[in-house]
Amino acid sequence: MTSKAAATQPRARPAVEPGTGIDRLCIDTIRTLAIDAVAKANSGHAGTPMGIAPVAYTLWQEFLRYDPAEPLWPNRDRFVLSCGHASMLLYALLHLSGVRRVDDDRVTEKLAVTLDDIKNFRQFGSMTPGHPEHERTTGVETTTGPLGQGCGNSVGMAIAARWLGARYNQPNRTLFDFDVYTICSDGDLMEGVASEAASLAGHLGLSNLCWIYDSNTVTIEGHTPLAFSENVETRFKGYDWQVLRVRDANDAAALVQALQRFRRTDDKPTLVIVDSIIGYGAPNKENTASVHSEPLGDEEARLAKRFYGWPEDAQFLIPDGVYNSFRDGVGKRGRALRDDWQKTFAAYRSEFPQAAAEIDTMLAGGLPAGWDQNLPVFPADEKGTATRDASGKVLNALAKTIPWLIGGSGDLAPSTKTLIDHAEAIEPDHPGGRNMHFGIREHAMGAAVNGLVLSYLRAFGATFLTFSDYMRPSLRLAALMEIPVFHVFTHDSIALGEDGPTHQPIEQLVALRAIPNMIVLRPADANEVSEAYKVVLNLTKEPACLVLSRQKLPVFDRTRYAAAAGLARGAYVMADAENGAPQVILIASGSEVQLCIAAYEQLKRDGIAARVVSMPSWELFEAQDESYRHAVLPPDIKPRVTVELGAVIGWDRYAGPTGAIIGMRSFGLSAPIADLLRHFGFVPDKIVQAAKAQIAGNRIARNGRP
Ligand SMILES: Cc1ncc(C[n+]2csc(CCOP(=O)(O)OP(=O)(O)O)c2C)c(N)n1
Repeated sequence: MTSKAAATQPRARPAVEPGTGIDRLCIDTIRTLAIDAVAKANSGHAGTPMGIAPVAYTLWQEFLRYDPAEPLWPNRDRFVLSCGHASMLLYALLHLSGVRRVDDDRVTEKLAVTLDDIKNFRQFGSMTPGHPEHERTTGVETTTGPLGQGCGNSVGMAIAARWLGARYNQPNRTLFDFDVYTICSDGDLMEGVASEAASLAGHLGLSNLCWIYDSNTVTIEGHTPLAFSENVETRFKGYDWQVLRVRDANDAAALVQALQRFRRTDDKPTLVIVDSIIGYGAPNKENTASVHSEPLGDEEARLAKRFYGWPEDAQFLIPDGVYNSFRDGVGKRGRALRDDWQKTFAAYRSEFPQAAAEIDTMLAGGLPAGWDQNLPVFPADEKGTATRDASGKVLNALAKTIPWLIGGSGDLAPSTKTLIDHAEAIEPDHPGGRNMHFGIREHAMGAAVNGLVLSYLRAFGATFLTFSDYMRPSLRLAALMEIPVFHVFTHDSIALGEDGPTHQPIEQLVALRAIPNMIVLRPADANEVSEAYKVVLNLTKEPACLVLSRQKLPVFDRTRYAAAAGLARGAYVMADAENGAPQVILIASGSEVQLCIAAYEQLKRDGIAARVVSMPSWELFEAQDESYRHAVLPPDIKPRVTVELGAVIGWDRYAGPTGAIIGMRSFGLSAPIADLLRHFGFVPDKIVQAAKAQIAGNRIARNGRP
């Protein structure tokens, strides 16, 4: 068959009867809630919930170890809906199983998703946004919507489960052994991030990870053969996954068998490929692309309901017995399992009080007492230290006091200096190691780190700043989810030298700063690095990026210049006019602060009073009150020069309308660092020149491109 022919080939209706009785009633409740919610919102996706409802239902009712009354239970199985556009599937499950809502980290009596929320699907203020949002709706384990991300997150969650088990479980006292289930779609499996993540999961032999692939062969543009003709089964076998097949989404018995096989398997992750029919039950639209994203329309919705044996005019109907069935299924099982777990934890607490206290701190998102007591203090040193090297030392000091600080890089640890000394790698046989080798899979690294942090660990990733672009979707989601992941991005400017423009970041800094709720820190010297880590580890609702130099930077003499602790306020006056107000303010981040200090000393010799502001973090500075911000950057002092080895966009905020902005307006070049800095004008003389011109009122034209 040509792919074009295949693309229009209707899927044969399977032979398996869709079941009867209460299970069928529950499944059709999920389906009709999705139909009604999408119809009322006049947007959203009912087709996938209609097709895959039996699968999700069986998983929740028969397998998921989850107590709806305690959605924060640490050992709950994780359910990730990677195809977030099918959000109504998740909302229906959360509602019908009675998941309680968590407010301010406390479980309340309210429902996480009420029937009114479902009636207000996608509306302002409801708990049922278009795509599932972790930070908004209890029971949403991770925010999904950008396809493939949930798959990546689930790999991090599965790594975390094994890590937690390795560190804390004791013989006969199992605290952590949760499984991670992900429902993913054709789109998820087309995305590169899922491939990277699957490859990593196969390598690590994550037998606690099960992806259920909703193979309905329909995407937005048509049937998958238009663009997706690979053999998924062969591909995943190549990743060293166990691959099982359920030929009909309505075949609960086959799914049960497959999930039992998953549970019995202890050496590799499992992919269950489920053949399903998108829009199942809608006689004229099932198995078409239109049912992917359009509401069914009144008539087709009625016909679908008729097919299900549903009252055709009923809206948001939840028949008698449905809530009870969920309560007696997932609810009862989850409750019993959690009760057992609590007994186990109580016994554990009396036998291993120290470990139990550590777990308490970790689960609460806290840090061990004294975690920041022994951070290195770096003596003044003209020759200096690269901030990446300082970072390696600080990270190692932190790793000694925070056992659940783990992370790694995309095959660049020797360059990013992120190896935790004297610690094992996380490998199939060592799930409790500290050093993750993500391989050259930055996108999966970003997604997996999100999953690790969603599972209580303080996890980090690392790579060159340029390659942060490969992780951007995951960084963005971390910021949206308000989770405190952090990443170490080194080789932070053209000053990395000979590797040239492919590796020299230009626009990455401003791109990271453009992400709402992301804290970007670019410390100026080794002591600012120590301070930066203090800030980062104290974050609870924001992700952070540490942007660090490859090249050595002087360690400033802090008896001469202000203390590095000023970093916590985002920007601080490092050197100032000795008498009265400064004539010009020099503002810089990272490696350019030293240039401003050199310029400051030169200006002083020339009888000009300057101020140097070290500005490692725009976000932290913007969070200060106005009086502090105005004390650092007095609005009436207009002569200003900003200096940063990155794109200039945004610096006018601090330079003001007339200040000089020294930055990059092109790509870099492959050359030794000194040649590059001279060529692009990152030398003290240029700053002195710009400062004098500013004072004289001769504004240097902001030439060229932005
Ligand atoms: C990264 C990403 N690219 C594009 C989209 C837009 N999008 C949403 S759903 C969809 C089609 C998905 O088809 P499939 O995954 O098979 O879902 P199904 O049709 O089974 O619901 C696309 C392209 C997206 N959500 N994420």
